[in-house]
Amino acid sequence: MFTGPLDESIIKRARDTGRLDLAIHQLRNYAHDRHKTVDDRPFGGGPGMLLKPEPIFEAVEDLARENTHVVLMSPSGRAFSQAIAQELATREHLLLVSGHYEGFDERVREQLADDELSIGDYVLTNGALPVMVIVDAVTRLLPGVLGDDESAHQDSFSDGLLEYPQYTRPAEFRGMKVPEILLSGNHAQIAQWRAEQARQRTKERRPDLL
Ligand code: JCQ
Repeated sequence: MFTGPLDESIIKRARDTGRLDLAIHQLRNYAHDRHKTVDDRPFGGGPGMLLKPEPIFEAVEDLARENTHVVLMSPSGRAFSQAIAQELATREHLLLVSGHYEGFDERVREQLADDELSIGDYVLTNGALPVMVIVDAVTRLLPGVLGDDESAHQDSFSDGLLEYPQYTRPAEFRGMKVPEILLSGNHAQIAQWRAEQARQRTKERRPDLL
């Protein structure tokens, strides 16, 4: 699952230029038996399987360095955000543990994890996509990863609102016209229009951000 998305585009460039050092590890390589078992049934009963503690502990102990920040991915984590991405981008070494099945043995949370993150209120089959979301959001914040054109965009988000509507050429497409104000050359009025549009859109779609 990981090799396609993480070998494309900006992440590929970050890896190729040495700004991101990324490795994928298989939990099954740390299993103890010949069937490479990493899951087991929950004590006390209940549906589904849990990830066993031994392979995760041994994997983290094998892969951790002096300054490793261990993050579990699961729907029970705290909500991932741009602020958390910025904090993770300052860490020297991240170890992102992809959850699976019904979850982790609680001792993994208590003893091994520095944090547990969710990328949103929905359930996925495993934590591979959440890990890639974190890798993507963090990588673009690393020094030198984005070019000037790519990073200029980030500044327009820094007010915490949704984006204002944007248009490029042609000025009329299939009868749909670009708002007159944007063609006027009046930069003060354009800035005012955009601020109002962003506020309106945020109020409509994401009132929680206001
Ligand atoms: C992460 N939003 C959804 C699925 C169990 C406890 O470990 C599990 C992890 C997953 C994968 O992560 C998600 C998720 N953020 O489903 C089941």
